[in-house]
Amino acid sequence: MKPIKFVALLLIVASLALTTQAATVCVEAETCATNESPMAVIRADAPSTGRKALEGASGNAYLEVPLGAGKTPKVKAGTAKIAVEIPAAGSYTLWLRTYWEGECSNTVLVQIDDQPPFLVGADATYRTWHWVKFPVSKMTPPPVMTQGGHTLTILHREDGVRVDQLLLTTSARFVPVGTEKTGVSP
Ligand SMILES: [Ca+2]
Repeated sequence: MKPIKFVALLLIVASLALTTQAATVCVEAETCATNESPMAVIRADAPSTGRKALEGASGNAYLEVPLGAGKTPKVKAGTAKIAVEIPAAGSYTLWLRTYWEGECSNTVLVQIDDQPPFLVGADATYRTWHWVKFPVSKMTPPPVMTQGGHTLTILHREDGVRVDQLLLTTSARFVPVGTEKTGVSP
């Protein structure tokens, strides 16, 4: 093979590797630009509710709709808006690090920009921090996002729910464990 052809081949392989490399970005839920009651930011070092804050949250802080705050449709208010910088255009699986009180306290709605909200959760892991994802079903395509700034809105649906971190990844195989490093990776 002539050197120039070899270099061209190398460039093609390199660009393919770059385009197939997964993009992942993680943000703390408590970095929300705004939050509307009963959605509250709870900080372990300064709990605002008078109750002891949960341990084990990344950054020692999380978003919470306190148990007893009410559920939709009776209580409609309670959103938090979180800015996220998407590193590359693609289809993103959304992961939320959550803590659910029980089977009537295990969902939130999430909205990307002005798109219709979708439900996250409804799993059966209670009273421990754990990750839940959207979409769960392979029949539902993951949200397509453009490169640049986006707004993730968490909407109140049930009380007794907490969100610690949000993670978006183009990798269908990536599974977050424990608390994740914030920012863009790899
Ligand atoms: Ca957090």
